[in-house]
This record gives sequence, C-alpha cells and structure tokens, in this order.
Amino acid sequence: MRASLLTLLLFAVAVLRGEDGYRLWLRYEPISNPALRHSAAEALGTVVCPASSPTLQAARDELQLALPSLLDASPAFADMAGNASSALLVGTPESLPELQELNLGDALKPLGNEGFLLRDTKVAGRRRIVVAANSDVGALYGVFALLRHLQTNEPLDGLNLLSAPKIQRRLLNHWDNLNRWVERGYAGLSLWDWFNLPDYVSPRIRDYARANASIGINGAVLTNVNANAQVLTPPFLDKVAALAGTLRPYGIRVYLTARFSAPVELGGLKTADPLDPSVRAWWKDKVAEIYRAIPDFGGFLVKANSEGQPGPQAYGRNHADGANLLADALAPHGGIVMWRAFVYDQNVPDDRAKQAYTEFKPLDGQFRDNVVVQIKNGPIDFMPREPFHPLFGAMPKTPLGLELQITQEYLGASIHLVYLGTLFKEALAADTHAEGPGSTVARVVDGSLDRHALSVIAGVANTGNERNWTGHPIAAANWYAFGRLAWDHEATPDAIADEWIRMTFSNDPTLLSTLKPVLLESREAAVDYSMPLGLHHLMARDHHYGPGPWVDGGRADWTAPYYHRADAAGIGFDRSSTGSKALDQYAPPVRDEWENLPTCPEALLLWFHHVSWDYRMKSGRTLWDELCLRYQHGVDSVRSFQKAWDTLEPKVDPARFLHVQALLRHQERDAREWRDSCILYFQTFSKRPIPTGVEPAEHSLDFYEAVKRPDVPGTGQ
Ligand code: BDP
Repeated sequence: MRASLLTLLLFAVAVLRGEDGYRLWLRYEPISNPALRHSAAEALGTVVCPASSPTLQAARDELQLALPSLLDASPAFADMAGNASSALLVGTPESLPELQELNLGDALKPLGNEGFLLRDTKVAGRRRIVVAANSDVGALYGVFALLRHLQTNEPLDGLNLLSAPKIQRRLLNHWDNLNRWVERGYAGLSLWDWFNLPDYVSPRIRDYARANASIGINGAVLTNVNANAQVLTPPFLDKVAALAGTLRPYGIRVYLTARFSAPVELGGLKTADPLDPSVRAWWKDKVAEIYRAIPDFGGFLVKANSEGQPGPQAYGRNHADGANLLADALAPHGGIVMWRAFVYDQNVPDDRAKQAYTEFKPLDGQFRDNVVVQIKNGPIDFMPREPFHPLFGAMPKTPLGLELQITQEYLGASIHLVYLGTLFKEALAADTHAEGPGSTVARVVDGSLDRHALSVIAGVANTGNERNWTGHPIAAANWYAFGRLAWDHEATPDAIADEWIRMTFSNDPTLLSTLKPVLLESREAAVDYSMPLGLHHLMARDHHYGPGPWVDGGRADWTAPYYHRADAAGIGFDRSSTGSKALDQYAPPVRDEWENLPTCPEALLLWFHHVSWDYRMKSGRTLWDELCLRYQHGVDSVRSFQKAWDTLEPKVDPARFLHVQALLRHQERDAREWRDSCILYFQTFSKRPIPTGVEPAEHSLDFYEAVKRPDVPGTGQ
C-alpha cells in the first residue's frame, strides 16, 4: 500500500513538474515489478560504502540518491555489515576490510584499474551483494552498473558480473568556444560557464560528471578543435582547474585543445617552429604551468594544418614533428597528445578521401610513445554512412584513436531522431583485414591488434545547457551509446538501446517493443532520405542542415558535385582503379571486394563507383529507380516512426511525448524535402521518369534551391 501511494505521489510530482529529461538515464524511478523491488530492498537493506575518498563519496552519494527511490525503502548506510543478514558491500579490498574475507584477489586481478565485479554471495551464511574493484573509480563504475541492473529490472539473485573497459581513454570532445558558442552544437550554449568560473561551478557540472561516469567516460576535451590559445593563459587555467576539481572524483580528466601558434600568440615568439629551441622551451614551461594547476591534466588534442588551423607545415615540418614537440613537453607529467588526422587541402589535386592517408602513413613509427593519431571513422567527414577510414590498419606502429561524432552535424542536428549506436557499431566492427580477417577497427583502436598500451576513443559531444542536455530527447541515447561502446565495443546497439529506453522512459514491454525498433532503424532511415547508396556530402553549405546537392562554387572540396559527380551517364565518385584509386589505400581483400561492382556493398556503391543510371541493382531495378525508391523509403520510415510514437502516448509523460511528436513532424517534412529536392536535381542528369511508388514532389527544383536557412544553431561563431 505504502509503495503504491509513494509511486502515485512520485508520478504526480513528475506530471506536475513535467518530465524534462534533465535526469537523463539516471532517473531512479521505483522498480516497477513489486516482487523484484521487495527482494532488492531486502538484499540491499544495509549499505556499506565507506566514503574514504572523494570518489567513494561520489559512489555513496549516488547510492543515497538512487536506492531510496528505486527500492521505495530506506536502506541503512552503515560502516560495517557485521551481523546484518544481508548487505551491500562497495569498495576496494583496501577501503573495505570486510571485502577481504571474500578472497576476491584472483577475480579482481584481470579487471585492471577501472574494472569491477558485481556478485551475489554469502559470508558465513549472510547474504552479501558485492561491488568490488581494484580502485575507487572501479567501485564507482560498479555502483553505476548495479544501479543500471536495478533500473532495467534485472534480479540480484545469482548476480555475477565482471567488467573492464577495452579502451583506455574514453573521451568526449567538446567543440566549445570560450564565449560558450558550440561549433556544431544543437543543444544550447556550452556547459562551461567560463565567465563565471572559477568562482562559481554550476551544480550541473557534477551532474554531467555523474552521467559520464555512469557510462565509463573518463575524459573530456573542454575546448574546440578550432582552438583559441587564450585557454592556455593563467586566468583560464584557473577556470579549467575548477572544472577539473569537480570532474575528478568521477574519474574524469580534463584535456585541452592546443593551438599550434600559441608560442607566437601568447609567448610573443617569432615562430612556432616545432624544432626551434625557444618554441620547445615555451611549450615545456607552459605544460609545467598547466600541471601545477591541474596535476592530473590529460593532455592536448590538436587540429593542425587543417581547415585554416596553424600547424608545423608552415615551417616545413611534418605532423610528427608537431606532435612530438607537444609530446616531449607532456611526457614528464604523464600527458598525451591526440593529433588529428582530419587533414585535407584544396590545393592538393588528389581526391580528398585519400589525403589523410597520403600524409600520415609515411609517418608511421615517427611519433613519440605518448602520441595517438586521432582519426574520424570515415575518410571524409562524419557522413551518414562512410566506409572505414583507410588509415585504420595502415599504421601498425602508431596508436590510432577513433573519433566519432555524437552531435548530429550531418544527421538532422537535434531535430531528427537518429540513434547512432548502429553507426558507431558499424564503424567499430568494420574489418580492415590489415593483419588477416578479424583486424577490426575496434581491435586497431583498443590496441590489441598491434599491442599498443595507449588507446583512445573520442566522441564529439552533443551536450549543451538546454534543460534536457541534448536538445532532442532521444539524442541522449547517442551520448549513452557512445559511452557504452567505448567501454565495451562488443556490446550490441540493440542491447544498449534496450537499457537506455528502460532507464530513460520505463520497463514497459509495449514501450520497449515499439520504441526500440524505431531507434534501431532510424539511422538507416536518415541515410535513405538524405544520402542513400553511398552518396555523401550532399548537404547545404555552412550549416550542413538540409539538402544542397546543387551547391557549387567556392572551394571544390566543399561542394556537392565534387562528391556525387552526376552526369548524363550516371552518378557516383569513381574511387576504383579506373578513378581516383582511393581503393588502393585498403588491404587487398577489402579493396578487391569493393573494387568490383557486383561485390561492392550497395550501401557504399556510389562512394566508390560512378555507376550508370541503368545499372541493375540486386533488387532487379535500375540504379535510378532504386535511388528514387530509397529516398521514398526514408520518408516512409519516418512516417512509420511517427505512427509508432503516437501509440506511446499512454506510456510516456506528456512533456517528452509532445516534444518528440513535434520533432518527428519536423523530421518528416525535412525527409520529404530531401527526397523531393534530390530526386528533382538528379533527374536533370538522369532524364528518366520517376518510378511508381514515389510520391510526386511538392515543389519545383527552383523552390528547393532557393530555400535559405539563416541562423541554424552551431553555425557562425
Ligand atoms: C567538420 C565540421 C567543422 C569541424 C571539422 C573538424 O564541419 O565544424 O571543425 O569537421 O572536425 O565536420 O575539424
């Protein structure tokens, strides 16, 4: 009775205040299954989690926040379990002597510095639920895993879970400027309130840390890759130190972007030449200064000689010279350099997709040990679908980091419902064949393929100061999926979506069976209504929102025709041996499969080949018909998402229900615009009729070409 009253009360409060998404997947609503709730309340009636460090204090705080609500009961927080018939024990064998009785040594050993174990066990006949780890942060991760277990309605009986991350540094990259504008940010201003820092650190920063720790993210690059050297000045370092202080208990280190020309801009030097002794001394002193303010500073992320950013090439040096300069300054303090391979130059006549490989591959073996080359998942730029980047597998002597984009720059910003767990997984699971079958991107990145100790995965964050953090209520699933896959790249997008829905909405079976397929199909839908069959870079200029296959003029590699190459004969970029030869950058088994039209996956067809409009697709249709029907299919998929979502009205709180419903309406309109404008535009080349089954366009091509979208968030400065 008490339980149902409380549940009712909580529900009433939620309705009154409106579920606003702030709590993300850490809502800790009462466990809905009464039998599970009662048995968990019994098992966790006593909680022993001595707060002997700030990190264990954070673990204890989380349990204190979560358990009374989840269990609809108030566990006793005690110093010892003693004779209690059942208890939860949380900590390391050092922080909690009672754990020593369990002889966990052998089980803990392989779990490393961040892993944990969860176990349902008995000590002298008394039931103990154990969250144990080798380190405090491992115990914190274990607490979040236990809470996830409870939130997803899993029983504690027989619990036996061991988990350790495969990738060492799991980072968010914030493209945040010092004036709080977020490049490609669609969820408000930056979370970092630089002007008020260090005096005031918003409580939101702690909640950001909690959310990240709950999925194992252990680092944040605070500033934009298009870097501002000011962040390296003393007043800003004080601000960074204040943020670092709040993030530290949650196992999160801060990193900064380093502007290569900082010695000139801040230090008044005449040069930023990486081999110049005064430049080397400047960085050495600067790094020492950073470590005085932030002793566990993680290191630098650098975008150099790319899209106008300064870099070593201005001095006739190469990327290794540049990276090593910073690496040498950071090494004595244990810091690392993440040097980005996102480089291309309009003055280089070669296919843009080939340029990073051409520049970086010869440098394999020339980087210091504390350098990671950070590579986007594909060779162009976070398109809705790309083949894996050919550098993966091509630089065995260098640790290679993977950069994914969580923010939806090319996938409808925070307007479109696009679950990226599937995209991230596709990127990780891609087989480079570099050292035989099974040489997946994931194994390159986690260091297991070439035995590198240092490993990095980064996601360009989609967070901002909007109340629900990510703008679209479903976009938080992408932050979540990134973290979960960064921790365990063998996890499936399906299982991750399942967890996220349960925690973010509820464990209702109808809700799950309705919403999960929407999430899982949403990325493919976005590919279909925007850039199907391997098409890429068809978006409008600058803001990258909406279609622009006609966008021409200015630098060629920023126009759409450079990529789609539509003409009277067909469409697609010939990157095979008859074209740009980009395929030569892949290992022979991959190259051969993709080189041949019949074996090239249709999803990548127009990425690698210029294909005749009448080419017969696997469906038996011509390429032209197939292309048009894919666009239609994308629109149809969004409509099916709308239908599915509408049935969830009784299952979702009104605020989030209406919000997603409205966004889906917008998305359907956008999907139609993509379909109509791209089909009409490509028809000017194909000169073929639009096949049956495709709805007629609402407007003329001129209309679509004239669409202007001023002030799209994340564009400008
Ligand atoms: C592109 C973005 C641009 C970024 C750049 C990068 O359009 O805003 O600065 O990538 O990753 O996706 O450096």
